[in-house]
Amino acid sequence: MITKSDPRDAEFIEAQNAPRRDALHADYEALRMVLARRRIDIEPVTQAVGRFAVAIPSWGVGTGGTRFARFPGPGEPRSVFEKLEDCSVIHTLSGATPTVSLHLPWDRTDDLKGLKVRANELKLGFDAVNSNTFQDQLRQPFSYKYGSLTHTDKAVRQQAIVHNLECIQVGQALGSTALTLWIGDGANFPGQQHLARGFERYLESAAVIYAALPPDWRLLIEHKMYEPAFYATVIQDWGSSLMAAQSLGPKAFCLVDLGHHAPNVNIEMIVARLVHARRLGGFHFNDSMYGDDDLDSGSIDPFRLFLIFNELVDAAWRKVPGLSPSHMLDQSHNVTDPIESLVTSAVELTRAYAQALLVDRALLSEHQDNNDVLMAAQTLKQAFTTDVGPILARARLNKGAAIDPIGAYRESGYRLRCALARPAALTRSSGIV
Ligand code: LRH
Ligand code: MN
Repeated sequence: MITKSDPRDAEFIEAQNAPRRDALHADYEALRMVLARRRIDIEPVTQAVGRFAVAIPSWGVGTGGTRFARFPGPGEPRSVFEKLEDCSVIHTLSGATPTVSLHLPWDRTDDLKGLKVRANELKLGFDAVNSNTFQDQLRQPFSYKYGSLTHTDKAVRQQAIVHNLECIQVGQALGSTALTLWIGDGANFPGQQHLARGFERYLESAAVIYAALPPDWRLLIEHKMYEPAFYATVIQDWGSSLMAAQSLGPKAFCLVDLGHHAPNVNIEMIVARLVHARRLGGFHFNDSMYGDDDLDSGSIDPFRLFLIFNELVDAAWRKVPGLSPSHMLDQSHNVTDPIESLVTSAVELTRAYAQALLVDRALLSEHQDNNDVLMAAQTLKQAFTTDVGPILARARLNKGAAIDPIGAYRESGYRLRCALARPAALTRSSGIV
């Protein structure tokens, strides 16, 4: 029976949690015993999980698509304000998504003040802003067909630089402190672009953007192996990204989008290297089988996600200084309700983090130092195979979020009300948004 209650209403959440409390308590106490036998106190883990936060991509709350088609669902958000409402539903239910990462100009508004006020009312903040010089906007003087920050024409590079400076201003007005810089610049054919000069033009343009960063801001450089360029991409891999960050200055960092690597690339190794270089700035979490599929985090390879969080928890355990990567989701929800996918993905990130907190690192180091290969692998796997569900649900309950967030969302009837309040746009389109 669908109720007419706002899933952000504390009483609604309490009514949803009440019948589930006893079972959760029993499961939690059982897990407490299991972990106690491993000399692990469950409470600090639950508190740490409760502090975990990941940003929602504003472009993820609408239905995504591919180059072939996009099949909009009911009640699509039609403005950044409606996207913010949906983000607040995700945060209330998951308890783990207090910030939103905007994309400009997709989220352009003439009422920045109003947006900030509404975000405050919804207890939402703003993580990194994303610039967009991979599409041409209406009445844009110069096309990005042959590139943006690395275009051979200085006027096009200047246009792209100016757009990024605008993104910084918008971010400042909203309280963001980072700019995510992903460009699709590259070539489809050998010989089309001079590989060295392309990179040099990137560094020249990015240096102007870097110089405009406010003192407390970071520049997050996002590498990607291919697409939209299908032969060479200027910032193609973590090596190019790291070289650019080290060349630009101490406020430049590398952002790892999990889908931006060839299949089977060891992403946790890349994370370990960027941690070593003190240049790990953030993540775009998602999952993939083949290319930049932007599937729900943990939906294809949850062990990979665990291994990435294992590197982050290990670095914290080794007290690596200044490590505070921005956790952001970057997904395209083509066949699911975006709110359900984002809630579930936030839960899957907290799961990977909780499992990584259960690794007995002293014992693992001992097995590693003694080259006891099997016991080292088993010590890691034991954490991954632990059902941390009760810890995740207890952490949500402790924050006033939902024990069963998807159950509560469906019970609320929020999507149905959005469908009634947001008449569908009668357009047929393709592409990510
Ligand atoms: C590029 C990317 C980038 C965003 C875009 C929506 O593939 O990951 O982070 O700008 O997706
Ligand atoms: Mn991304």
